[in-house]
Amino acid sequence: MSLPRIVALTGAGVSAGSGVPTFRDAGGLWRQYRFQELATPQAFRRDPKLVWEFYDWRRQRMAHCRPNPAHETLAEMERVLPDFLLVTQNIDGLHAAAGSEQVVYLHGDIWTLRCTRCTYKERNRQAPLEPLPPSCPRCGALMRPDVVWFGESLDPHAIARAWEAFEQADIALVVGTSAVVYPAAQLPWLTHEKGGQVIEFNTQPTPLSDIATTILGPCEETLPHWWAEFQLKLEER
Ligand code: BJW
Ligand code: ZN
Repeated sequence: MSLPRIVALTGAGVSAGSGVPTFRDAGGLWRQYRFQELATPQAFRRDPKLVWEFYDWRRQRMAHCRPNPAHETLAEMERVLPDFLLVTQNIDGLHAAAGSEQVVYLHGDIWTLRCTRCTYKERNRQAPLEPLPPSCPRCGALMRPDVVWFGESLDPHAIARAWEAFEQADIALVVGTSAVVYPAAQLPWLTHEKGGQVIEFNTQPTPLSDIATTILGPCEETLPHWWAEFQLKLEER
């Protein structure tokens, strides 16, 4: 019998155990701002320095964070399961640091800067950053973090690849996401509608819990446990 096709969607909760703050849990404020006020193209146009400082602050916090057992388990799934695909909303780079190679990044990467006008991009691990966004070396326009803000389109290739994988999956693992931001939150519904199983790992229920088996608890504990049990079942077949 062939192995089941498994896909995973991760959110900020997968990195919570590594010390990266989530968005919507308690303490989600930076200075007096909610992240929804800063993670928009309008905010960057109005006050590029403020938004730049917000991302610099987050980069400085993330720079010292290391992958946890949830990231490591997802990296191992890729090595063991031939059709596994990891789709993440996270921008922190911890999946790559744990060794995941096949990753669809829906919301970009905080360690890449890109030009607001032309196609210039650069990897940048500097933390702290300069106090002001630099100018593009190619065209002179302002540089910005290569992340997807509210109201901006996701990379069409990334969303198409994720869409197909969730439609074809036998099992969708949904790890540490509040499942309220679209189009990412739509993905597990595709698996469900096609008759696949949705398994959610979260410390609390989400809007997906209606269609999912919800495993409550910190995913850095529950996901490695589920994976160990799952592998035993595979061996018994
Ligand atoms: C643990 C844990 C532990 C804690 N273990 N669990 C359809 C309907 C309604 C609105 C829309 C729609 N389609 C589009 C929209 C508009 C908008 C949207 O979805 N708005 C909703 C919020 C209402 N979407 C967009 O604008 C997207 N663009 C788009 O669709 O373009 C076309 C379009 C535009 C406008 C209108 C219509 C169409 C772009 C979305 C980009 C999101 N960007 C951000 C910021 C990225 C850069 C940055 O980091 O600064 O992405 S917002 C933020 O939310 C970030 C995250 O990736 C994303 C998801 O959050 P996540 O990861 O789920 O984190 P939390 O904090 O919410 O949840 C953490 C969870 O972990 C919780 O459940 C905890 O319980 C749990 N947890 N510790 C396990 N140890
Ligand atoms: Zn440029």
